[in-house]
Amino acid sequence: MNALPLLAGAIALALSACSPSPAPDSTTAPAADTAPLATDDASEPALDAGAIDDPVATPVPMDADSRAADVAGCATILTSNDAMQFDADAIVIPASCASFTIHLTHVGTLPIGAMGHNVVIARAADMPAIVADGMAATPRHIKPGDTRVIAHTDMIGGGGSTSVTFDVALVREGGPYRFFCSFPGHLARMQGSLQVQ
Ligand SMILES: [Cu+2]
Repeated sequence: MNALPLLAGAIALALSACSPSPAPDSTTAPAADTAPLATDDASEPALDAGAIDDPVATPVPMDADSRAADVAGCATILTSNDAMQFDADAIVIPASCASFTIHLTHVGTLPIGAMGHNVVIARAADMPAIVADGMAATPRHIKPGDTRVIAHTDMIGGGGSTSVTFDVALVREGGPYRFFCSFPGHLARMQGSLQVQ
């Protein structure tokens, strides 16, 4: 009986030990190796390719398998990072919710112009056009008045956080719906399913 609190405490300690502040060497990426990459394709934002495989740069667990966001009540927290990732690729909204809130945090350090993230909600079929039309609409990367956008957060950079609350009735039918980041070049890696169940 008494072992449970102790165990929970031990796990909490272990978890906190596993999420240290960024190590000093996390910023000393191999710049020489990535420079040619950045000049190869001007349409892609400069991305430190080494950061993707660098465990220090991705302190949040990022499973390769499908991972549903933890939902508490009618809200969830999505975490994003400098490696162009959300920490979940599915959001399941409880059918009992009238409105739903997505909190977005960016645990990276890169500025909004280099590694901005937002959360946009739309029909899956509308995603490519929303991103294409939002390409030039800095800094939010959503075309003003885009009626295909059901809801979206602000665009944030490293260390930022934001949230959006939307009417669940808008996504109950007519899907499939997706959540995604509309920053240029991020759609392929930063999207997931959104459904009401
Ligand atoms: Cu992004």
